[in-house]
Order: sequence, then structure tokens, then C-alpha cells
Amino acid sequence: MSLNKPYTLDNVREYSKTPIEMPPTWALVVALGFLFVALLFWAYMAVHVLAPVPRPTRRSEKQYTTILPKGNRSDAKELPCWFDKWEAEKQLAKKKAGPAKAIDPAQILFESADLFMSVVVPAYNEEDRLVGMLEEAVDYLQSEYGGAHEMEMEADTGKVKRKGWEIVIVSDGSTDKTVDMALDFVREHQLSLHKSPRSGPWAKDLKHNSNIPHGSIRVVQLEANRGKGGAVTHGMRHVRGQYVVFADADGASRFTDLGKLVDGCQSVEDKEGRGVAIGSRAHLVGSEAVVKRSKLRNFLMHSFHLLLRLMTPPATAAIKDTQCGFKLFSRPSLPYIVPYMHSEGWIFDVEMLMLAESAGIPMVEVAIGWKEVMGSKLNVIWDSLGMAWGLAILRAAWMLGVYNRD
Ligand SMILES: Nc1nc2c(ncn2[C@@H]2O[C@H](COP(=O)(O)OP(=O)(O)OP(=O)(O)O)[C@@H](O)[C@H]2O)c(=O)[nH]1
Ligand SMILES: [Mg+2]
Repeated sequence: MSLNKPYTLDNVREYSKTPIEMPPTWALVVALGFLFVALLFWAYMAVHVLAPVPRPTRRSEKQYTTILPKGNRSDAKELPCWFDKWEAEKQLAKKKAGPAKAIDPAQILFESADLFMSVVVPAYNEEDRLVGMLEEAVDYLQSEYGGAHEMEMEADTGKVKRKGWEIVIVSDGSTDKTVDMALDFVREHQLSLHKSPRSGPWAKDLKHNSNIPHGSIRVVQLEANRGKGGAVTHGMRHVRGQYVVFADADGASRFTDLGKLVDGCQSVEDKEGRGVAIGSRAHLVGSEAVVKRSKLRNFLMHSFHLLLRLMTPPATAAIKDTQCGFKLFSRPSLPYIVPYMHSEGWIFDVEMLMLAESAGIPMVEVAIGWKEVMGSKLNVIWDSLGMAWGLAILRAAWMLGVYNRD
């Protein structure tokens, strides 16, 4: 109630006894609602500006180089791309369905596999480390999946035979001799010269006794550096395998554990054949390899895990090692993940896992062997800060609808 007297020194006491008149509840609710919407709008705008947008692929990046049967370098060849065909099919399906209807990704036509295993190797200035990793990878792939190019089916079960492999090396705008080293490696192994076999961190006595089939290793060159996430995503758009694994060029992961990833993935696959197997170093925490790392690095690793647990949805948060550079995807999982990737840098693994989780793809963590390899280009402090920032933006962009599956 207001007093019907002017507010003067004489009646100040009377005024102070009068209760302050509050606006009605509905007005408070409206004001709060307005504030909330305004905040959401500004948050959306800020995330819209800050969220990374992958740069478009350039013409030359859709080509590859390999070594011809006689040992000379091929001209640039067209890189087969399941993604482009899938995208065209999706646009067609959208047109047919009309704007209001959501498209079920399972209904979009998707190119089938030509071989059993595709390995994507992101490589940024890896002239020193790449060849050792390739020696170990080729030794295993050749003995495990043989030289066959074409995928074969088992006559009785109709299941895919474990035959045929390819490696797609994506040079991420390297300015050193990464590409030459890779092609020299291919030449030697195709012609079976093996002049200077160089083992990686794991295998000391590789067989080096079989020559690899022509065209098994393709080298793709990004014109400018994108970051590990950009390089891996680019490679994964161009794979022909029933299974796709990405592996770091330093050979830190024990390549022979690939079989464990395949078994792990197959054990969880759903009826569409979708599954992800995540190589994990979690069992090594407390072991020499991890303890030997600097205190700062281990502290940052634990802080990052805490952040992940707080900020990611439950299945992703439950994964103990999201950052291991050895992850396997079954082919039917790819259209649910690869087309929707945005992260170019180190946080891309988390985006892949969140996409898999949101599409209901089963995931399994598989313990693998791992060795610390000299020559990491990771800047512990800056890259950790970048990852925390990247994670916050990524989560906000998916939550606010800045990123979506349209
Ligand atoms: N540093 C860096 N690596 C890249 C980039 N693009 C692709 N990569 C590749 O990403 C992989 C991982 O790089 P590493 O420097 O070993 O980093 P890491 O394995 O995460 O870190 P460590 O545990 O210290 O080895 C390698 O195959 C790199 O060649 C890039 O822009 N920067
Ligand atoms: Mg490494």
C-alpha cells in the first residue's frame, strides 16, 4: 500500500514502516523468462561465431598418389569417396520426403565395402617416425589379411572374409619429406626390395618377406594443415574397408592389437552391424610408461578426464581413455559419424564418440599395448588448454543446435 502523503522528512518514519510493494508474481516470471531467452540467444550467437567450421575440401585433396607396378610414381588419381555419394543420396531423399520429414540414415543408400580393413594414418611432418610405423602395420596386415584386393564372402555363412587391406596416409600439409618417405616405402615393398627395413617402436624382427600388392597404400596430401581431427575425418571419407581404424604415425599403439579391436567391435555390433572399438591405455595408468611422463602432463591428463566426465553424455563419459589414437569403426557406423564431424584438432575423438553415442552405436573399450615415442609435437600446456576450450564449445554447439544432423 502506498501512503497518500508526499515523502518528506516529517513522515519518513511512517514510510519506513510501510511494506515495499512487490510486482505481481506473473510479472517476475515474465521478466525471468525474458532474461533466460535473451541469455540463450546471446549464448547461441556466441557459440555460432566461435564454433569451428571445417574448411571445404580442395580439388587436389580428393586425389591420391601411389606407386605403379613398375616402381614409378603415379599421376594424381581420383580418390574414391563414399561420403560424396552418400551425401548426394541424402539430398535426394530429403527432396523426396519434403522439408518437414526427418530422414532415417538407415534408409540412405551407402556404398558397400571392397576390402576388409582400411587404415587411416594422419601424418604431419612425420618423416622420422612414419616408416617404422608402416613397417609394423604392413607386416601385420599382409600376414593377417593377405594380399587380396577384393573382398570375398564365405560361401556357407555369407559373412565377409577377412581379406584385403589398404592404408590411406593423409599428409596434413606436411612441409618435410613425409610424402617422399611414404612413397619410397611403398616402392620398396611393392617391388620387394626392402633395402633398408626400419622397425617401429614395437617389433624388432619383422619378416619383411612379402611384397605388398600394388595400390594398397595411397598417399593423400592436404594443401594446408588442418589438425589431426581434420586429417582423420578426411581419410575416413575415402575408405573402402568393412572396418576402418585410424592409427598414429608414430607407431605408439601396438599394431598387432588390431585383431583385438576387430573382435571387440564384432562382439558388440548391433543388428545393422554398427560398432566402435576404442583402443585404451587406461590399464597402463600407474605403469612405467605413464609414470615416466612429467608431473604436469599427468596432472593435465587427470584434469581433462574430470572435465570430460562432467561435460559429456554418459556413455562417452564412461570411457576411460578417449584420446588414444587407435580406434576402429565398422563400416555401417560411418554415415552416423563422419558426415557430422566438425573438430579439426585434438578434441575430435570426443566428438566421434559423442556422435556414436547419440546414434545409439554400441562402443567398447579394448586394452592395447602402447609405448611412449619420442618426437611428439603435442604442446602439453597450450594443447591442453585448447582441448578444454574445444570441448566446451563442442558441447555447447551440439546442445544449442548450432551443430545438428540436418
Ligand atoms: N601435432 C600434430 N599432429 C598431427 C597434426 N595433424 C595430424 N597429426 C598426426 O596426429 C598423430 C598424433 O600426433 P603426436 O604428435 O604423436 O601426438 P599424440 O600421439 O597425441 O601425443 P603423444 O602421446 O605425446 O605421442 C600423428 O600421427 C601426427 O602426425 C597436426 O596438425 N599436428
Ligand atoms: Mg603420439
